[in-house]
Order: sequence, then structure tokens, then C-alpha cells
Amino acid sequence: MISVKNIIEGIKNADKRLLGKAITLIESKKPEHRKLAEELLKAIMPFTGNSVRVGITGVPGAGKSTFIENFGRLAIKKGKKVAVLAIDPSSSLNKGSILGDKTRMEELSKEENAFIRPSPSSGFLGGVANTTFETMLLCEAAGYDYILIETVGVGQSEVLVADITDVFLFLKIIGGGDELQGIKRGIMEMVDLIFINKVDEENLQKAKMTKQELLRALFFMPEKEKDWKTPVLLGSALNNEGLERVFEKIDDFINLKKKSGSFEKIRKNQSEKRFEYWVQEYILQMTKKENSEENSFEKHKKNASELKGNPSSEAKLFVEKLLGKLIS
Ligand SMILES: Nc1nc2c(ncn2[C@@H]2O[C@H](COP(=O)(O)OP(=O)(O)O)[C@@H](O)[C@H]2O)c(=O)[nH]1
Ligand SMILES: [Mg+2]
Repeated sequence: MISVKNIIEGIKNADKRLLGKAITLIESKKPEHRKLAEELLKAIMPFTGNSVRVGITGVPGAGKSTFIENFGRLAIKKGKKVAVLAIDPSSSLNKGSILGDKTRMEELSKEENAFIRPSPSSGFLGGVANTTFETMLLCEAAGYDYILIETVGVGQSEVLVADITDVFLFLKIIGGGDELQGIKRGIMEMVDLIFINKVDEENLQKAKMTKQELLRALFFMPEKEKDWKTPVLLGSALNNEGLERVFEKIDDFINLKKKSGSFEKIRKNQSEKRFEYWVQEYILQMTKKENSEENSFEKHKKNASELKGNPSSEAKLFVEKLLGKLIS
């Protein structure tokens, strides 16, 4: 078996095969793997945090995979490295939609500077979320500049992805039956950027009307980021139209957030949430027993948000102390 040390070296050398092995390790539910996974995550923490994390949502068929393929290639042309994580509820049971995604990302997957990986959304240690956040950290340590995360477009995956990304992009199609879904307040509150996809000459007028509707809906939404008016862009993922604008807007948004300080702040909040998630996961794994107030909770949470340790390791430490025994 390959040692954790070898895997860490491999990640630092951007070895895709070893990066894949590392992800498999952190996705494993076996306690002995979990121990190695924590060791691994701890070691790579200093090399994480330097990517732009983009979540992409939209109903099935909106063109998310197509968008990611062509946007990813555009970023690569600009000298960036791109990792794609697709959250798929079916990936653990059948390979249906992931295979579909893979074939659509055929061109991107040929690129040396691209890495594509499905992320199982099945509950981990009995919880509802998954290891996408940790997979993202591994990709960052391997030097990927853009992490593109595709949601399944329904249910919980949106919240999950919005909670671990810097930019939340909504792909909208005209009259695609996603009015109910898309204009649903929840999504409109989460979104930072909207791309109306599949726009061509024939439906341009309709697309413009959709844009006006969206702008009206957005007008009533509370401002997520000061001085940021969620842009509504038009284009075609398939024909590579409008993607450059998306690239620019993402850049603008990240710069704005970095300037205002919310970039760091939100990431800290996300790490705190992640910490809480792992506390739940580990507690679920160990026991359902209720415990009284424990003052170390805040201390470990602070460590996680200040990136002194990674959130999952901090959670493990906390639970072990709480229960007075090691999690094996
Ligand atoms: N005409 C047109 N078709 C598109 C465009 N983008 C994606 N599609 C098609 O829409 C279908 C669904 O795309 P896919 O990327 O799998 O959607 P996903 O389910 O959101 O990932 C595929 O057949 C794509 O070729 C576009 O800009 N124009
Ligand atoms: Mg897809």
C-alpha cells in the first residue's frame, strides 16, 4: 500500500493518479482509512486556500456540464489549472448521470491541466453531507486554480455547494420549466451570478425578457455582498458564447470580496460550519449520548476557522476529548 507520505508528495507534485488515490482515501468510511485521511488533510492544509471555488447550479439539462467543459477549457487557455467535482446522488448506486457528464466533458478531460472527479453525495458517517469540501482542499494542494463544483440541481446539493464555494453561479434556461425552481427565493438569495444558457438568434428576445424578469426578482433580494448587483449574462455554453464575460465577472466578484474582507470572512464561516459538520459526523459515529457543556468546543472551532488545523481534524480532537477516548 502507498504511504500517506507518498500521497502527500504526489499531491505536491500534482500527480493526478495520487490525487485520485487521496480522494478515495478521504471518501472511505473505514476507520483505519479515516485516520490516514486526517493525517493527510492535516499535512496539506498549508497548501490549500488558493483557488477560486465556483458552485454551479441549474435544473438537469440546463447545460451545467457543457458549461463546465467549455469554461474549464477557457480557463486552461488562460494558463489556469481546473478541477471539476460533480456531486451526484446516483454515483454510489449506478453510474448513470456521471457517465453522461464524463462523456460531455470529453475534451476537458484530455487536458493536462484539468482534473475531473465525481463526488458521492450519499451520507458519509450517517450524515447528509459528503466529502466534497475535503476533496476540494486536496485539489487546491495539487495546485488547481479553479474548482468547479456541479450540483445536481435539486434538493440539498445547492445549499451544500453554496456553503463551500466563493461564487455561486446559476445557469438558467428560457422556458425550461425551471421558473418554479429558479425563481424560488432560496436560489435567488444564494446566487452571485446568473448565466442564461442556450441563447441563440431565434430566442434572443425571449432571453432578454427572461433577463428582465430575473433582474426584477433580484431587486427584491437582500444584498449578499455590498456593491454587488448580481449580473445576468446571456450566452451559449455549447457554442462558447458569453463565457469570457462570466470569467471576467467571477474575477470582479472575487476582487470585490477580497477588498471588502468578506472573502476571508466567508471562508472562515465556511470552515466553522465544516467543523460543526464533522463534530456531528464523529459524534454520530461514536455515540448518540448527550453531553453537558464542554468549553473546548469554542477553542477547536476557533482553530478551524483560523486554519491552525483543518476543520475535520479539529472536530475529531474535540469529540475524542469530549468522550474521553480515541475514535478508532
Ligand atoms: N443548443 C444548446 N444546447 C446546449 C447548450 N448547452 C448545453 N446544451 C445541451 O443541453 C443538453 C444538456 O446539457 P448538460 O450539460 O448535460 O446539462 P446538465 O444536466 O445541466 O449538466 C446537452 O444535450 C447539451 O448539448 C447551448 O448553449 N445551446
Ligand atoms: Mg451534468
